[in-house]
Amino acid sequence: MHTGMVSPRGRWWVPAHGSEKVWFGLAFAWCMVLFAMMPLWHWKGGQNASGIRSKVEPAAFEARVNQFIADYKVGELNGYPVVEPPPGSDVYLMGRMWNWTPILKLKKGVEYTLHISSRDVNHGFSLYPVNVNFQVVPGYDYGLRIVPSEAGDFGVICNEFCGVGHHMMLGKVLVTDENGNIPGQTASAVEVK
Ligand SMILES: [Cu+2]
Repeated sequence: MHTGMVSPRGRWWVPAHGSEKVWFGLAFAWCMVLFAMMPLWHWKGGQNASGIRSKVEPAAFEARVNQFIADYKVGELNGYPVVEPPPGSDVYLMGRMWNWTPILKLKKGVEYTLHISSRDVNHGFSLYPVNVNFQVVPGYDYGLRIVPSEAGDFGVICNEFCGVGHHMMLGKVLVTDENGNIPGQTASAVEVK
């Protein structure tokens, strides 16, 4: 046992050896490289969409979603409204226990501003099978500038546990190609009025 009365064994109090200083310097330099990578990757890595964030009351967001549905609804699928907004417009998607509303029908190669928020608790927007994930937080409107790059029938799943119906929380984003078709699906499957 070491007490203040007994010197610890070893030679820890002598100045660091030259090679130890070199390794310390290398480790510190590498720390700085990794530290610099965090902001650099945010701007240059193309991984994190910055988005446009603003606060919104959940009830107010729901009202916007309902207005959006009323303005651009083109049909229904499995009881959910299918909404086809004009190019360049603001698009709304609301997560709630336990569904995503509405079903979006977008055009490939066209830019939209996608607003995502939650009506109740935290949800996770996950576009399947594309690896796109965003936190969906009540009280915040998360606006993303998006340009669908591929036509198809994409699923939206929730990747933030939100209660007993979490696993059934499925949504849909349909992207049409230049001819208005969705690969592997006839247009009539969507245009059900
Ligand atoms: Cu969930």
